[in-house]
Amino acid sequence: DSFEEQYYPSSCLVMEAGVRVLRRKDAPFNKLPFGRLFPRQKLFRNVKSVKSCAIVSSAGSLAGSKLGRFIDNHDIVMRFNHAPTRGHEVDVGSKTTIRVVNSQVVTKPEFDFAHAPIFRNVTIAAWDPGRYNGTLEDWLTTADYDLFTNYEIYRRRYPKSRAFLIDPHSVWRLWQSLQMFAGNRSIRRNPPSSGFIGLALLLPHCPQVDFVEYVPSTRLNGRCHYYSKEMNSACTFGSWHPLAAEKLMALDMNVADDMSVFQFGILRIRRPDKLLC
Ligand code: NCC
Repeated sequence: DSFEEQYYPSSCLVMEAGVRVLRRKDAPFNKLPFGRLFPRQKLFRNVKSVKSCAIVSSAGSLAGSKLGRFIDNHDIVMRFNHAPTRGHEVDVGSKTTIRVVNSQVVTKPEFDFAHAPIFRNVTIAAWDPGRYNGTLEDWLTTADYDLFTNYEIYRRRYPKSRAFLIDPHSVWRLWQSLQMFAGNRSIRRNPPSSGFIGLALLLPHCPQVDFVEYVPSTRLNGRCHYYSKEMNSACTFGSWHPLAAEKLMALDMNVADDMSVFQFGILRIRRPDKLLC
């Protein structure tokens, strides 16, 4: 009874966090004019036909990877924040289905969220953690960055857009799953990175997720992003986000062999069978 009973798949923990986007029917938004800005559509279209998904981390070690074609071969491709494809197609591909963006990117003028072409014609899932035990009402006034103003501008400007807000409670539930995985090593009480939030958001909709250059491969080069020259290992191993714990948990879910993970930089995560969880 020992090992098998104690072992609980990490992918089940991630699924149970229930990372999701806010819907019109969710209180208090069902009673607020703001809630009518939420798209009526679901986050993903035709999920039944989705077989494979790629998540492209923004890591510097994607540079020179030549994984573009591999990435574009997936039904859904997820990217983060303002990470570009143009000029980097060979390494990161050109297809983008969804961008997970943090509230700084929605808010800070330099990203020009409401106008920049990079945020158009893709699904957007924006997040802000708010306070750990805050209500959704609190969140509307105490978000770390006021993403609501630009979200409203964007949605009014592009009514047909598919831009969603991630339920902040579900972000903190994911943090709890991470803490559960970490056991008695306590992780800092900061939200998971966009990368891990993205994984948790996508996994319920996708039988198989290839997460590219999240667990660092042997291409590790000290660069923060593939699209800039900035050197900063904290981007890979974490300083504010509990990134190292996230990556250990992701590696725990991985079903690909070492060659795939550490030479090619591809982690493969299968959606767990309901019976398993
Ligand atoms: O850097 P960032 O992340 O946009 O990267 C997106 C996701 O890719 C994974 N990543 C990135 C770099 C790296 N060397 N290794 C990686 O594994 C991570 O999973 C990361 O989440 C974020 O999570 O939203 C973050 O955003 C930036 C920044 O706000 C935006 O890029 C806009 O400039 C944060 N940096 C700062 O605030 C300075 C970063 O901490 C987290």
